[in-house]
Amino acid sequence: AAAGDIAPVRLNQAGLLARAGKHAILPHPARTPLPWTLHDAAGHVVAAGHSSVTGDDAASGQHLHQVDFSAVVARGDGFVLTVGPLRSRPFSIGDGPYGALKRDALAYFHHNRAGMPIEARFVGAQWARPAGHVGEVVPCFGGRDRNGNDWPACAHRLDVTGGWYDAGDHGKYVVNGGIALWTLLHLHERALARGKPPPFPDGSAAMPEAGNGVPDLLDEARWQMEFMLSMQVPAGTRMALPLGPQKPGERLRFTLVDASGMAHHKVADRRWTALPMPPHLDPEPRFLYPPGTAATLNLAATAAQAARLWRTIDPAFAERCLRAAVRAWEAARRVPDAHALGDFEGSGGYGDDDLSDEFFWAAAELLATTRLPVFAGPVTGSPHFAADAVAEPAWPQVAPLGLLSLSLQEGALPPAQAGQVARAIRNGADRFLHDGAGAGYRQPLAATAYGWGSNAGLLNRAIVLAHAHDATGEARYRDKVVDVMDYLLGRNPLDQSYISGYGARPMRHPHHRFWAPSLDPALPPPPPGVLSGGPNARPGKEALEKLGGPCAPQACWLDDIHLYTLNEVTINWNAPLLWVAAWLDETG
Ligand code: 9MR
Repeated sequence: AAAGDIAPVRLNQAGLLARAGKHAILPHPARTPLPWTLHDAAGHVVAAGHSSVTGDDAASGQHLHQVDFSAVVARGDGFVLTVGPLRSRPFSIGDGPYGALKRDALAYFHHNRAGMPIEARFVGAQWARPAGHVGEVVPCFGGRDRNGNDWPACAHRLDVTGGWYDAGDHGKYVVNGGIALWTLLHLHERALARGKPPPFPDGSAAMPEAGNGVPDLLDEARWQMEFMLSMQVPAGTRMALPLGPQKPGERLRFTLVDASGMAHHKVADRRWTALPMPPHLDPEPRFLYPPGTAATLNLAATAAQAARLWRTIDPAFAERCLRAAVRAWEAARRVPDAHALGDFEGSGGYGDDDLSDEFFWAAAELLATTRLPVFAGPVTGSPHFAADAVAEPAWPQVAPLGLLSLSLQEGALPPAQAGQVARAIRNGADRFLHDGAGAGYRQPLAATAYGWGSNAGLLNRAIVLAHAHDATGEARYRDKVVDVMDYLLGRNPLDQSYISGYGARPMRHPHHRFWAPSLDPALPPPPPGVLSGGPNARPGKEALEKLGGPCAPQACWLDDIHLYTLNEVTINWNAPLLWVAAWLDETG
């Protein structure tokens, strides 16, 4: 088959890991096992056997067989698997693509920096572009929103230059910025805690900061941390905000509060811009949107986390972070119910009705950093601490981040409570294994759970599974992490690699305003190492029409630049890609 054609035998297209489970999956109507043979490049038979019949699979809508050749230890290129009448593409078994993928996945963040030029010497000529949103000194939004509410303007403007663009759009959001930043910092912190070399030592990445004596991963993270710090409301600021749950579409009731130390939810365009739109050409006015409690706690959590990681590297910066974190925490306690509202055009909502997990996460990071008893109560007294299993990390579900951070902090909790955290992580991983038990494509996710960004949901589950492997050394946890990467790199119903630049059929047309050659041939394709949000069983009208009607959950996807519910890219999805690729690179 030509590279562009769908191959009948589904495999990781970018290379299988020698030291992990190895599975091929194929849709085939046979009700009985099919004979299979694995040949090496020289045509010698390496292994043979019979497939197992998985049968009808809800997530893919296919009748499936699996071939398990985990026992094969041979390495090399050009292996070919034949199963009954079907033949795979040639594939490799070895160290996998993870060394390169972790570097490319990190480069995603540099490519999407706001406020500085993206230079050819770091990214290559085709991806260079002028700085977008330079000198961004922005006022608060004041005026009428699309629901007819009149928002009072505030007296301050903030210099919020820098940070990363959210996604295919040019908003800069504190809420998903928080989990993305945490994930980068957590990757570094896990390596430190386990006595491993930093995943990105100084000079290992292509960026202006390489050579400054600081690990490059921390340099990239600091670009966003500085932006998050800049979103904090100045001391002595009183603002009228809508408090408590308010019904969408109804007239808002505003209350005057002391907003000092809160964080603005986002800085974003007034209206959605057209595609394509290189960032430096964005014509829209931009505003700070109202401070919210969730954004404030995202700032508290990440600034507390940063404070402990920079303590010896840059004590003054660490001190600045810690002060901002404590101020944000106090502000959130003072204004615990300023919910973000999706009333504005031109940017994502990132609204969240339950802030108990944000309070827990921020308290956990503050406790980990300061070890002060004042933060112990909000941690151990929270229902999130008592949960018997961690949930899937996600931007509106951040309690797992607090638990994962605490699990790396010896002495932050008394032994019995530390044991409880470790158990919750293990139990979470076991639940994910359970979700994957009957899954045709071996994914640790229920067939009903493929929503917006499902690929990143899988990766965030893989982070928990990786922690369970770190703690126990049990192969089944690591094999499930590998199953997730195998799926993302092509072992799926669509024979699709969801990562640009990797595999025979990589994603090419993400919803992105600069990586848009299909709309303007002068613009570049996505660089390698960019993750598509992936299959979404509830993709909305436009996508459903293009898909030709209802689809099985794992088949609801198209490589179409216009379909943001299926094929957008974002910092909080590439972050777990980076984390998992780096973990697999380290654990070989
Ligand atoms: O990732 C977000 C997803 O969890 C939500 O369901 C969805 C709808 O609110 O929004 C996603 O985030 C998008 C944001 O709102 C705007 N910029 C692009 C983001 C990724 O698609």
